[in-house]
Amino acid sequence: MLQSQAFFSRLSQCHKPLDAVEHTTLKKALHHVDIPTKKATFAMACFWAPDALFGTTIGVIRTKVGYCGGTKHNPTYRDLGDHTEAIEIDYDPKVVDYQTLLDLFWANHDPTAKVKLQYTSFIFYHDEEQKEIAERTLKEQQKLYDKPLVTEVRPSVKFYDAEDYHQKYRLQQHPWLCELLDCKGDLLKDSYIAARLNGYVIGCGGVSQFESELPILGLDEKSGDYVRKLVTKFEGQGLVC
Ligand code: MHO
Repeated sequence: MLQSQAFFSRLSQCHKPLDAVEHTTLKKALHHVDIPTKKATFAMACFWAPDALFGTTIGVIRTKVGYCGGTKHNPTYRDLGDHTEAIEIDYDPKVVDYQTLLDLFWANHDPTAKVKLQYTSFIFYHDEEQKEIAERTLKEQQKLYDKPLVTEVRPSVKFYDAEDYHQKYRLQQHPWLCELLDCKGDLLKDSYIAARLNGYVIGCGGVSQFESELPILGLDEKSGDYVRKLVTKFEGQGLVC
């Protein structure tokens, strides 16, 4: 927890106030964090669940959901073609490493499930180091299952952002909170606080992490209390989709 405290206070120093957002009701909301990040891309069934899971992982700065792996140009949710639902994660490699993200990937879906391509399991690596780690963990995981894993490790390809209504889907179930944060359009994909709250509202991350992060998020008392109630109520319920 000490390490995460240090990370949270560093984040608040990298806070780039959003001049561009004219109507943000909460001026201090921690939307943009200006630090170097790396990308990780995973497909692990319905993308709403990993959006909440990774959104509250310490060291993750931004998340967005989308479609990738296929050849169809400009896929949409209703016309996905040969693509798969996926999540793209921007993370601070000084705080969370790729192995830790992969541990979460493996622990939070069934990599043996034979499902339609839309929900199939993939790791899309971004460099040789990620490739090596992904392939090693795949071999390790296979030993834990009787059935063959369906997960494929592939080089990352073009990621098509999903429609706005799929971004931070759990947070968007609380329209007044989104409005307070002006979370729409690009902010649904770029905002740090949107990624965090999207997980906290279904209990991801847990109460104690929420409490330690709350002072830097820039929420007011009412919205802080509101999210606290939700994270308290849903902590431990697991991911929902
Ligand atoms: N269970 C969800 C899946 C949505 S998803 C983004 C539904 O039936 O709509 O694939």
